[in-house]
Amino acid sequence: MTIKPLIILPDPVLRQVSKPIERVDADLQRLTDDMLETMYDAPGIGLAAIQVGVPRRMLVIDLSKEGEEKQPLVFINPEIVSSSDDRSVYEEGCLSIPDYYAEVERPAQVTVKYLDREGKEQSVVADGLLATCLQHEIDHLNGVLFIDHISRLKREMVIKKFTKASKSKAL
Ligand code: GNR
Ligand code: NI
Repeated sequence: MTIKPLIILPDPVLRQVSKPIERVDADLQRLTDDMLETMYDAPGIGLAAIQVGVPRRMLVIDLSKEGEEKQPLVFINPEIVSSSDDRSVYEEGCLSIPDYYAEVERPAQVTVKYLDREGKEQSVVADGLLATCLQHEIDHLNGVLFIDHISRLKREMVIKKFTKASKSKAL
C-alpha cells in the first residue's frame, strides 16, 4: 500500500469531471487500498480518487473515531438518487484545501446508489455526517469543491491565498 500525494487547490486537476469505473478488478482494489491509506495518514474522513490525481468515479469514507475500530467504506460510481428537502449545516474542510473551514448547507438526507468493492450494486440512505461527506465527495467527482457552496467573496479570497502559496512553492 502506498500513501499518494494529495492534489491541492488551485490545481486544475480538481476541476476535472471524473469518468465512470468500467471494471472492478485488482487494479481498482489497489487504488482503493492506497486511497484508504492516504486518507488515514492525512488524516481525513473521506477522499475522492481525483484528490490523488485519478479522474475516476470512486471515493472512500471512514467516519470511525480515533481509537475505535476502522470502518472503511468504498463507493464506486456513486449516484445521488434522491435528496431531502430539509437541509443541514456542517463546518466542512477538504484535504485539497488544507486548514480552511467553512459552514456549508446541503440536503440533510440523501439516497446514494453505488457499487461496493466487490462490484455489487448497493444503496444507502444516509443522514448526518455521512450524508454531508457523501455529497462533498460526489461533488469532487464532478469537479466541484465545498468552496463553490460559500459566498463568492470568501471563495475568491481562499483561491487567491492558495494561488499565491502555490506560486511561492513552485520551482
Ligand atoms: O476530512 C474531511 N473532513 C470533512 C469534514 C466535513 C465535511 C466534509 C469533509 S471531507 C474531508 C476530506 C476531503 O477533503 N474529502 O474530499
Ligand atoms: Ni474534499
